[in-house]
Amino acid sequence: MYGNDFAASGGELLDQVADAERELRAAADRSVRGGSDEETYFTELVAADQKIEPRDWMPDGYRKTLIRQIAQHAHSEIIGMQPEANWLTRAPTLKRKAILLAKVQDEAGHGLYLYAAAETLGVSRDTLYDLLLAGRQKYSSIFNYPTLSWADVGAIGWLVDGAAIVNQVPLCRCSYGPYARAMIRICKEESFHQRQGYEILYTLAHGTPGQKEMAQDAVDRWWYPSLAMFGPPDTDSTHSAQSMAWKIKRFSNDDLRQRFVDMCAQQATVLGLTIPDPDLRWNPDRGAYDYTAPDYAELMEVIRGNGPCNRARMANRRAAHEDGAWVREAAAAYAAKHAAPAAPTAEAVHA
Ligand code: BYC
Repeated sequence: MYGNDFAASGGELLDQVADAERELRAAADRSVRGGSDEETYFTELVAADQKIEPRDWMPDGYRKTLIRQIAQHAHSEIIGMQPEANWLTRAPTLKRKAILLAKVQDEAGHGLYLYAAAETLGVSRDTLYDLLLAGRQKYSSIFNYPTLSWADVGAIGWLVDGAAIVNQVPLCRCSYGPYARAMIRICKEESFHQRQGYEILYTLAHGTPGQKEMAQDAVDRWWYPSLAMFGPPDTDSTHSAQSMAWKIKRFSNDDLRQRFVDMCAQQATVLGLTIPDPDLRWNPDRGAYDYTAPDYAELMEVIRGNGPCNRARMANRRAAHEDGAWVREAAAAYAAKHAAPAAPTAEAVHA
């Protein structure tokens, strides 16, 4: 769900959003423009491929860009639990169910690493949740497509996690230390996720004709949305140039998309499945595969909140958030109890 595709429910949510936006502005203000020494030091650190750490001076724009991207990434991880969780109760065997359960739990963990990385920039997790729930921050377009068969779990692992790895391995070298370090752990787990998807598809593709058909149908539906995950083409990407100059992003959207196509073209032949692009072919002059670009108008529609599952995903997220209120309250009460000075013991009182 993006943009304003639902009405905020009552004044309370609007108040929370106003608070959240104030906190974001305050976080940006905290990076008061440094003297030239600080700015030079920042530029030199980035140029030398060193890491910027939370207490270092950083430009406002750098902080804001990181908060935007890391928050969006964290939201994608937790919303991304939904399409696959949909198949937990229908996994074909106990073993498949256990593996999928572990994978979906990993996504929750990735969200937590990323929210923690965003918090180092001076914005709280509560604020970020509020902004997501109010539709003021985005999550990845890919999670607004439905999972119609068990093979979709395989296609998500192979294609969506595959795209995530191609996009995220370079982020391990991001100039901001806490984000780069979170990405190292995440990429290790994504690699297992991709293999489990590939193995599901391989098994189906080498099973009965009906199973192979199901696997091909899933790949047909997930291919172009996976290509679109890399974002708009470079010519339309508003943030790439600055993010690459700051070494937050290390490659452009189109460069990563090409890398993904080249990787999948070869893996598809081993799977025995066809990538649904009649124009996919090796171009010896470019040393890369030519391919048909995804429908970027569709990507923009999904980003605006009009994909097949945007509303359902956000309704589930809001319900989960409300259902979990008692856990957050209990955790806060527990933390407050332990932060309070210990009550005097009976011996201390009578001494
Ligand atoms: N969906 O200037 P651009 C996962 C927005 S998690 C929605 O190129 P940027 C996984 C973009 O935000 C997958 N919005 O932006 C999890 C910007 O709008 P704003 C998520 C998109 O930031 C669980 C506008 O379009 N991965 O894989 O330089 C289970 C212009 O774009 C999308 C990450 O978040 C999109 N696909 O580049 C399994 C990785 N694309 O913010 C798997 C980290 C673009 O100005 N993020 N937009 O309103 C990134 O690498 C970059 O943020 C992106 C976009 C490449 C996604």
